[in-house]
Amino acid sequence: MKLYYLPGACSMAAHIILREAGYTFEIDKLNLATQLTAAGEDYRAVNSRGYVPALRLDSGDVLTEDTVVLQYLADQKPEAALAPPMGTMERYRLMEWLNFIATELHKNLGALFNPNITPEWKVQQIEMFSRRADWLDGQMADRPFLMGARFSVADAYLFTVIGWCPKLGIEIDRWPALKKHHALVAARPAVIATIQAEQ
Ligand SMILES: N[C@@H](CCC(=O)N[C@@H](CS)C(=O)NCC(=O)O)C(=O)O
Repeated sequence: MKLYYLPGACSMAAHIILREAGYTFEIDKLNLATQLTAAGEDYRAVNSRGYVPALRLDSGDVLTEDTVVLQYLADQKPEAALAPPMGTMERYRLMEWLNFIATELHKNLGALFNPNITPEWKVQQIEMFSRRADWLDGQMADRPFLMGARFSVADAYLFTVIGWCPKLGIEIDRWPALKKHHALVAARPAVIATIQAEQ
């Protein structure tokens, strides 16, 4: 299995889960500008949309889109208990979280990395993100992880996205439950190893 990644980008969530679940895998860093990977592959032949993550399976199939890659990795290693079984109500709760992170947090923060963003647009993006973070902070006040007592793929994704805040000048102290979650996930051995590998 090979994960195509950019350091600290949303692909880091899949990287964390590869380690949490004990997969044997390689990572290959993308150069966005050239669309070549560190191993010399033409990334356009891997994911013609040109963005990470992409996961090449041992079968040769390539899976893309973070929320799908994360669920695939969890489902292939059910013993790691990183997602509830397919078809259960709990699984739909997990999918709610994944979709919320992707569309309400990731995309609102992601826009702030655009070097052409106007000051007005930037303010609007930060306001929208902050409204969602306010709500999420309230939801997280009574639980260590998104799904309750147990770490899941959604926590790896939330950790990754919230990790962009300091780089974007967004102070996370105002969201104590999110800050606590971030510290809790940061201390996991798989997360420490992921960050070291991506640096
Ligand atoms: N819809 C994709 C979006 C992935 C995405 O936003 N990737 C970013 C990094 S976090 C990226 O590679 N951006 C580079 C680009 O779009 O050119 C997913 O959910 O996986």
